[in-house]
Amino acid sequence: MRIRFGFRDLEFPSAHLGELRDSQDLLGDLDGLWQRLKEDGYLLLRRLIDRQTVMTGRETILEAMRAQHALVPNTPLLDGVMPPGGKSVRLRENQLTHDPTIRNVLENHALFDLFDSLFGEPSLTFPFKWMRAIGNEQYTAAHYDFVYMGRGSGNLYTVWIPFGDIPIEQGTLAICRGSHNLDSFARIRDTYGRMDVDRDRIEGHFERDPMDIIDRFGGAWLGANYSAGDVIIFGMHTMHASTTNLTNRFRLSCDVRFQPASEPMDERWTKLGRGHYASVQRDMKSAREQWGI
Ligand SMILES: O=C(O)CCC(=O)C(=O)O
Repeated sequence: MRIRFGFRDLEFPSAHLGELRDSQDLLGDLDGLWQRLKEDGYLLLRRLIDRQTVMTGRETILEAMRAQHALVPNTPLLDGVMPPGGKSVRLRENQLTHDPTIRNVLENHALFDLFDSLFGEPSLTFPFKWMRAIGNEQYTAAHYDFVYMGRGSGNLYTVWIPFGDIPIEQGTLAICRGSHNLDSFARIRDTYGRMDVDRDRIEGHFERDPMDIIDRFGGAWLGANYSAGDVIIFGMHTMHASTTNLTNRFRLSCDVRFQPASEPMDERWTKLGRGHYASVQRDMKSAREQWGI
């Protein structure tokens, strides 16, 4: 299948963009899960959350989008059809993510059960959640999450949750395997990977052309078609991006964070946190030139 990643057209699966490995068979095997996370930098867990719960949440999001006149009238609500050339819609995140039908997904017991057992202690999730409705031709550039939320626990994990069945051509989460542990990425981890977008007033995205990263530093990009109920978990120094949405349907997803409850939290994302607060004064291109990457 032809898909787009950044602005390059590629075949999926192929040598350029391989397939993410499912670790669902390791559920219940804590050592196995940690080993896999250490090795791959991510855990794709298919069918972790009840499918119907996710589809109910999808309906709530799309009803809110219909009320914002973001959808094409007289099209099936659950298809989430956008007007021609539709761009990403700003969702009223804090209202939506507190809706019980959405909270049932984002704070699902399966996620707490998983993280409580992985950490061997109670976990917490950030009250702030990043809900996305991604439009046509849009995608997320490659980055580490550390630069946005690295002030608290060193055991912080992102969970990316698709709201529905999302094929790769609709824009799904892709992982750069090796970016968290290969020596060839060490300089990136030690420079860009230590930034804080607010403290350093620097752009957060590392690269708009994800394929350029593996051409220059090695590793491998991996992607997938996702179904409602699947999740992917990764750490703060796993480079990731999304494929480009080539369809006329919004890509709906949310990314949430989990950490041990006993560890400090990045104060920007607590209940009363102010989120990001600084304006960008340093562009990534010149910073990378300075770092020699
Ligand atoms: O959903 C996306 O496009 C990007 C998600 C992301 O960057 C994340 O989950 O950290």
